[in-house]
Amino acid sequence: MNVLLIYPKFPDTFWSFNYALNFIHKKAANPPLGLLTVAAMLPDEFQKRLVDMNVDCLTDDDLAWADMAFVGGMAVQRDAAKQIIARCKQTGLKVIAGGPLFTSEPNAFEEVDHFVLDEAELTLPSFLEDLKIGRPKKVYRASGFCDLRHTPIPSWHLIRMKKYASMSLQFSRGCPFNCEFCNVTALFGHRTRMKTPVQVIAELDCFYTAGWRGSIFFVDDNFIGNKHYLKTSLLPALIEWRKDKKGCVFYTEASINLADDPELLDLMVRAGFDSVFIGIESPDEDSLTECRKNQNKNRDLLQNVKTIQHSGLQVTAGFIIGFDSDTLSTFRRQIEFIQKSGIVSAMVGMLNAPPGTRLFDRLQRENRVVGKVSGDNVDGTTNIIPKMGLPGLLEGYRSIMGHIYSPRNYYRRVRTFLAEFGTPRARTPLDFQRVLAFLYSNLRLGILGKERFQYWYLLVWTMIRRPRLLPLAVTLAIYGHHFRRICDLYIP
Ligand code: B12
Ligand code: SF4
Repeated sequence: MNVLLIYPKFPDTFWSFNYALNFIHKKAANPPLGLLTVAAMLPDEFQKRLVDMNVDCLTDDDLAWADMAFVGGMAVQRDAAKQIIARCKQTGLKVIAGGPLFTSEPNAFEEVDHFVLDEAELTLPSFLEDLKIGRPKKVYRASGFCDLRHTPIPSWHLIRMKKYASMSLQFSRGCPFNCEFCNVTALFGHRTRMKTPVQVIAELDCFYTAGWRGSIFFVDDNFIGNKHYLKTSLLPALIEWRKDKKGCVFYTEASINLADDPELLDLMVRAGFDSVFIGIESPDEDSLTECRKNQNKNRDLLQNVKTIQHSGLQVTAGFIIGFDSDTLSTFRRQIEFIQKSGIVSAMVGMLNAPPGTRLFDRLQRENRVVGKVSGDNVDGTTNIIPKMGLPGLLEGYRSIMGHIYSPRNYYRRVRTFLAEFGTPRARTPLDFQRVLAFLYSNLRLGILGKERFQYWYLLVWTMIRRPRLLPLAVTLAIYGHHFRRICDLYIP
């Protein structure tokens, strides 16, 4: 049996980082971890080939070779997935689909032969058994959640790591919180399910022995869902692992209560984390109450961000506008917060209601859901009727994005951040590619770019004030270029 695993192309989005990837000659930011994990669950006697359309082309030869196609992806890849499925069907290939996109909206894909939905650890075995006896069903679903202690090491040999800017590793799934707009708990549950340190170290060893020294993304919904286990088991194991290693800087996603725990912050930095994505959403208490983001309430969010930055973790963050409690002054407060916090990569999105969330159910009852989510939370679209009216929201959204990503304000934020940032422990070694990226950014941003004055000012400022952070300053300047290009595309 020849199985072709296909990962659809991402459109150009804030998260695709494609305009930044050009500088380091990489094709994609992250590998398709879901498909690589599924590949590892397929029987050894199956032949496997993986085509990630973000880095490679899907050829007629690939399709002719295959007996069946496994397609995965998330909502933002919807259109690309539809095209792939149509192409597979034209060549008579059976299509098996799974992953978040198909789990959330199976009815949108009539041409798919078999849906293997939810967590493949639970649904794939039944599909394979039925396939063996020649009677596979149309849909496989799971009622509970799997035990990650049995999840295999992804089949990394199926991709060429050097085409990616970062590798991915998943330690846990699920989140103890319950934000109204988020479908993480519907997809992965409330209880944090974890791999053991032995599993995580085995995955890290896989990267290291393959020669990987770049960054590694712990793709957890909320890395600090079980703090006790982190402090007593995983982080000590990571600190030990790192002792004789170079590079492999980690980054992840966590909730703001990370700021309350100096011991956890210290352990994470010592384990080699240098960055964390946090859902801040809004500086307004009423909006936080409305969306049940209770963990962000009754605290000084600005000070919390600074605490995390001081410890040696860069904070990137998500912000949302369009809550029922938001008023016109919310836009100004969001801008002020983002600028003061020194959160350089601030992903601001309009409130959307993905299916499976409590927000979707509430707004549907109020007849305020109109259409599907685009799947890209930063494209200036929404599938809800906002209380303040769509034109007002859109205008406010444009004003925020125009402000925070203008070269002047963006570079000012970079300096605010670098001035606060504690020095991280782990570093990515400087290689030829990064030197080339530096030279190219001097040309692209420092000579040809509109931001040329800001760029050179930042470099000189950093060399005087924080010389060790110069590579980071250049990286952030390159990210700024990407963010501005995306703003020009979506938010003219
Ligand atoms: C890493 C990640 C990213 C990375 C993407 C990296 C990449 N190239 O894949 C980045 C940071 C870029 C990203 C961005 C976004 N993401 Co994201 N992201 C994740 C995250 C945290 C981990 C994904 C992962 O690698 N998981 C590990 C693997 C092992 O799990 P998995 O992919 O789910 O695969 C399992 C099953 O789904 C299944 N499976 C997967 N594929 C297939 C295929 C077949 C054929 C079969 C049978 C089974 C199967 O088997 C696997 C083992 O159980 C998930 C949440 C999560 N816990 O998964 C969200 C998630 C995928 N993201 C989501 C969203 C909404 C976004 C954003 C819009 C931003 C946001 N609000 O979070 C953007 C959109 C992207 C864009 N370009 O605009 C949603 C998707 C919802 C949906 N219905 O599609 C998720 C589920 C989080 C959520 N809010 O619920 N994301
Ligand atoms: S803390 Fe983050 S992952 Fe958890 S429910 Fe809220 S938005 Fe979702």
